[in-house]
Amino acid sequence: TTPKGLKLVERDAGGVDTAFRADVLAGLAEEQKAIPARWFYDDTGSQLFEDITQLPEYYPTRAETEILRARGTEFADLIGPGRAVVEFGSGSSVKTPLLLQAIAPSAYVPLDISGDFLRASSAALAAKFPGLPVFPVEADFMRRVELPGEIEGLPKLGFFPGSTIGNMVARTATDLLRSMRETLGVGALLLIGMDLIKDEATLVAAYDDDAGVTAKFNLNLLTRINRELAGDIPVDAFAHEARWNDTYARIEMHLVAQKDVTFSVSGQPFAMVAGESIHTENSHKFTRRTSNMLLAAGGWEPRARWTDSEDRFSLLLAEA
Ligand code: AVI
Repeated sequence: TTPKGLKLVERDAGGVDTAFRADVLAGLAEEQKAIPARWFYDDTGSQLFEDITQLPEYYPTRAETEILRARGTEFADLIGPGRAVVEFGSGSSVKTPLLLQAIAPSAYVPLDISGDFLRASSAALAAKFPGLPVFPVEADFMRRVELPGEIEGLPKLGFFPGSTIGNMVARTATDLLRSMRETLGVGALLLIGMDLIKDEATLVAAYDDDAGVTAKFNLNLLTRINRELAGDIPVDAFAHEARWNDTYARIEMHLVAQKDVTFSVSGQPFAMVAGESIHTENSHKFTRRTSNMLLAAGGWEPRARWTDSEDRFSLLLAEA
């Protein structure tokens, strides 16, 4: 599933996504050029992300799924039946059913910015759980979301797997956690995935696989800019790079110019020298303490924590 969660799409008279153009033009004008990671996920990018989750080097999806499979009884004990599960994102075809099977909820409410995606995944989920009411909501969950009247009064469980919170800088992550609390209400629970700090080689390999799928995923952003924003970026002049930033405990993805280049996007000229990069993604990694701190900063009290058998990934349960 595509991890998304920002503004609903607004287009100008020429059909251009105005937020995409604004982010790209502003980001390319910065001293350290940077484009927000949310723009990876056009159709090609979403498919490439699916492919990434199957790569031998990309352990997070497998590790989190292992936890969901193994800990169903403990989830059921701590969370109990009868909750409305509110998923931030459209839901994954594997992880969401594992959770729903484990805890026997009363309703399922997926929130997603992309209506098409939401309808498709909701239909698939409803078919799998015939007795479960499903109420999809098309919304930007970075802000408080009005939940459907049908689930009023039900205790809530927020679900945000995948360590997508790690793609946000601390300030944005905290804002999101606070919005989730406003959406779900005091007394709600949140089950959230956070990837763990580990040896640098394993982390870098997860974001720079041998088959080159992550490189394709990163470079696709330039192809998307050229197509949607009338750009002429020489895509072949850029190389994918994954680096560990130890100060912020994150993997950064960059697109590094292999020679001096000039190009234009939406009529604006840009120049880069060889070795200069466009920073395209942060993927923060956590320890038990830093994940607890982040949750607390966002208004959530940590209640339980699980890791996979190799201690690569964590799922945390917190209470608002
Ligand atoms: C969606 N998100 C949690 C992924 C990650 O691991 O940060 C996106 C990704 N980027 C490169 N590979 C995967």
